[in-house]
Amino acid sequence: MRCFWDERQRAHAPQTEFFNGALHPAADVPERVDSVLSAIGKVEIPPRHSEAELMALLRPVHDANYLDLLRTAHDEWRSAGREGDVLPYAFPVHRRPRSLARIDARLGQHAYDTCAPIMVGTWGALLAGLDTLLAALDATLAGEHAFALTRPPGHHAGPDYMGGYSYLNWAAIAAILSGKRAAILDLDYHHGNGTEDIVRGRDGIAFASIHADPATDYPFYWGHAEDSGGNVLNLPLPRGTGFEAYDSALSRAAEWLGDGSPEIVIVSFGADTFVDDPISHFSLQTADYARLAERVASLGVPTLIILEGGYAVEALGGNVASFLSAF
Ligand code: OKP
Ligand code: ZN
Repeated sequence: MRCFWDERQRAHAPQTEFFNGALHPAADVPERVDSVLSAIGKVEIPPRHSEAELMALLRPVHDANYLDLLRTAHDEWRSAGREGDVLPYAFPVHRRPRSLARIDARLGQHAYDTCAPIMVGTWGALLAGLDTLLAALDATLAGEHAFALTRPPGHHAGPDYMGGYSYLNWAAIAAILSGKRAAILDLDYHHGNGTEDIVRGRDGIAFASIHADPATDYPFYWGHAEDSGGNVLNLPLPRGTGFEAYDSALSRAAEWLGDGSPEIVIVSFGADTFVDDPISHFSLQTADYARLAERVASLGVPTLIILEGGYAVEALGGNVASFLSAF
């Protein structure tokens, strides 16, 4: 197992987030990374690509106007006289296409919630995250298992939208750039709506997600069992779910993904299924992650593990290390 991390990813450091009618301290803090680094030991620094190269690689996954907004939003925000982090506040639910110039209008067109603030360092951190992902993907394509310490998360980012702490969809990028028959397994507490929106109907990519029932949990509008079909399998579970029910959902997902004989497995791993996670409501324990990972490893396919959520900062490293131990 090879692990990759680039220090430049630290530049994305949100202070607060808005939900349930109030500002809260941000859950996706850079300290999450320290917890993981101290638990997993040696990491490799990925080779760097130019911004132009990275933009070209993103083309088949993310919309050009969306990428342009991510790149320039912070500058435009400052030019508009704003302080603090970039955040949208109005959203075109009627989806009538318009070409609008005001930064707030453009932000709303490329976001579905108020949970993806952009700060001065966000774009650079995302490019560094992409370098990290690409190095780990290369290792996987060479037949090894690899872990990309991606932060911020990616699985809520869609073809042309951000949301849920996510801007670039690491799992979808890896699947599409791999050029292989790819199985994406999303084990974060929250449904990977962005990944599903990007890969639904794509030949050669299958997406299975185990997550909290969207009837009770974010992101609400995706991930219901009846939204399964074609290359998408959604397995929602109730709040309170522990190892046994989770493991049987995982065995179903792994069997379904295995039926497509994937050449690469991509795991969107979120440790926010942990019993003490501050924003989530499953009850997995640290040791459970190793047993769950064994099920994934037994597919016998080179596996790329990507970090999504996991906000119990002190326990996060141990939970990630537990999952990685099976590889
Ligand atoms: C990102 B990932 C918390 C409000 C929800 C958004 C959660 C994004 C999770 N009660 N805020 O999937 O871990
Ligand atoms: Zn999550």
